Amino acid sequence: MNDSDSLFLKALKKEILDVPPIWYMRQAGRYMPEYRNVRKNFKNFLDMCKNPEVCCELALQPINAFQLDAAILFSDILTIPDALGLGVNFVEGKGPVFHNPIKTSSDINNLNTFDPNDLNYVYEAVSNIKNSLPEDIPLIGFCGSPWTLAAYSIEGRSSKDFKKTTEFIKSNKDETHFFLSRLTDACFLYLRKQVLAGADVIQIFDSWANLLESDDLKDFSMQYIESLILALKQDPVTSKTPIILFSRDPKCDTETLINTSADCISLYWNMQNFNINAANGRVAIQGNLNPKVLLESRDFIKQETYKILDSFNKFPGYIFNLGHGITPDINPDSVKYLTDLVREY
Ligand code: 1CP
Repeated sequence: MNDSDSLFLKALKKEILDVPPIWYMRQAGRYMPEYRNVRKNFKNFLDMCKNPEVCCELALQPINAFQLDAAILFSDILTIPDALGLGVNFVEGKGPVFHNPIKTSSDINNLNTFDPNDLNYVYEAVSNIKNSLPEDIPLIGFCGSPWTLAAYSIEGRSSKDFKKTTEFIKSNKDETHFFLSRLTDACFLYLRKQVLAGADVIQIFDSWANLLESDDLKDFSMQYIESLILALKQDPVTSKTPIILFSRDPKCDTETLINTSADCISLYWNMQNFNINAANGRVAIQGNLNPKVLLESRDFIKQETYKILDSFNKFPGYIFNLGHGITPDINPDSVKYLTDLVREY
């Protein structure tokens, strides 16, 4: 893909732009009536992810509705634990539920070896989406961070505090590190295949970074994210693919994020005092409107959006996004309003 055609790729190269590129985390999802219409045909969400034609249709829905500057692969981060044999199911009202979560350290040793070909349905979705997108709209591939995947795999479901997980990692340190390094290898092989299939950019979601205090964050999460990024940067297939890191409410300073080998840092919505001067010229920045603002009046949406746009005006490499995913209660009209607002600023 030619960078000069895409605002998004230009921003990832840290160019100063008059209008920032726009895309939204969870831009394809339950807030869209078009999505719900397709979703109702599948009982288990993961079955829908295993259908590449449907994934293609879903990934294109927000592009068609809002003319966004980037598409994201329609899939889920839990495809890797599913491929490892942990039996992932999405239960209505509960979210992900694992049939065979990691309960003991020997469960880690007995895991299936990750075979990237088990996720061929994902790469097929990538190439379908890529072939259906307009030439100038890049496609983002993604994975969960090793830590976030480990947290779901050990907890066996979603949770507010992941208590089982935080206890497990304390009493099974070595095995946890072994598991994290295996997940890092799996993420590498998985992302490499997504890029081979046509992904132009990669985003790593560390959605449960917030569970770890600073030293643990480094030890159990950031260290593995950095190895993953370095492996991608060293592989000829992925060496030129820009990498975005989203870390949810991480207990670390600005420098720690900027000093990773990521090309772009996606800011969580509460990171208002992130030192953007320190980032200047070193990484691109993506974010970070609080998704909850989209539930408020148009005046309030405008006020909060302008605060962000004012602070990133002339920043070298700025991508407009939310500070976390769009929630199902958001009205698509507000997403349209927001998108126009940013373009007309
Ligand atoms: O029933 C439904 O319709 C399922 C809703 C849904 C959707 C639309 C889930 C279940 N996953 C997805 C798609 C998805 N997930 C995408 C592609 C769509 C897009 O962005 O446009 C992506 C990138 C993800 C990534 C993902 N899945 C993350 C990381 C992003 C984040 O929000 O922090 C996480 C944590 C998941 C796990 C997940 N998937 C779905 C649920 C209900 C959950 C659990 C969330 C939790 O633990 O609170």
